[in-house]
Amino acid sequence: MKGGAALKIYLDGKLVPEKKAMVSVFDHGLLYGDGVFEGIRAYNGRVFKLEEHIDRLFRSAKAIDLEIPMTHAAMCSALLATCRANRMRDGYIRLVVTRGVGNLGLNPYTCKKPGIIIIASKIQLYPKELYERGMRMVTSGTLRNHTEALSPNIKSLNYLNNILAKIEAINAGVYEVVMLNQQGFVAEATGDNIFIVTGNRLRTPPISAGALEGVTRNTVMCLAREIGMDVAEEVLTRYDLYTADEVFLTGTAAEIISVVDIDRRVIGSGKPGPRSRALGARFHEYAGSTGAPIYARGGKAG
Ligand code: PXG
Repeated sequence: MKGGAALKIYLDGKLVPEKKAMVSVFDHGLLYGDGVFEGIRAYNGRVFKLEEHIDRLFRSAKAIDLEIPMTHAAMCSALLATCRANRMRDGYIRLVVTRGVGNLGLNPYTCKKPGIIIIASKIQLYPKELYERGMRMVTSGTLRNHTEALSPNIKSLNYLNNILAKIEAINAGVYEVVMLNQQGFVAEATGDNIFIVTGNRLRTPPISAGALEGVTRNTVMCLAREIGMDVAEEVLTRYDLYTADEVFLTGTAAEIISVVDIDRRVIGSGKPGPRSRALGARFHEYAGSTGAPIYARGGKAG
């Protein structure tokens, strides 16, 4: 959802009004979900963890044998220029690289030029009240993609696995589901990583369990170590979630959100716990004061 003034969209090297920002029906991004993306946030006139997101974009592209026709540095500059063109200080940036226009048929090598799209807008994944109250989750019947089918580390344009799980969430009257891997271990949520707190220990599933290596995940692990928590990546079961003191999700769009009920088991006190709250506060403090400046000398928008 967007609101306010019409956006200027970066499309293949040009900034165009959103009404004119169109892609071809022959783009394999549309025809086959063939492409990669990143979701990035800006806080207080700075793009949070820009380098990390662009690095991950290039890794995703490499994994699908898609050569991005721009350098890492040029991609960062294009993204910052798009933020400036939209006078962004706080918001959400969607960066998409599609396979490009090609012939019908799966063969990606008929696509000669990848499409590059940068949208600088806003996102609200969950209602505001849920950040105060905490959210409920259920376990989804849809398993996370097998790592050797479509690696969860590739942030690809093919999100049907996650969308099928999201459909289950919405039909069950909740906003998120716990997604398990093929072994039945906890992987992640549909667009967020999952953490549990037990005493002073913070645990999250390893990447090998089928989780995306989230930029927010990595940040939260660092912040938790700084406040003296014992942080570990460990294989987790639903039993571990049900019996934890606290559970929370992390993601660029979600930020940090507490989970207070999973499959009708109340987690801890049934309210967002002290560790999750402390980490959330530290995260916002850190995110608001670091990152790549959009405007020279931290100047104002426009
Ligand atoms: N797992 C999955 C499957 C994701 O797609 C995360 C974890 C969290 O990673 P980051 O790096 O964001 O901490 C994601 C990220 C959206 C949206 O439009 C989804 C994500 C990010 C931004 C927007 O729903 N997913």
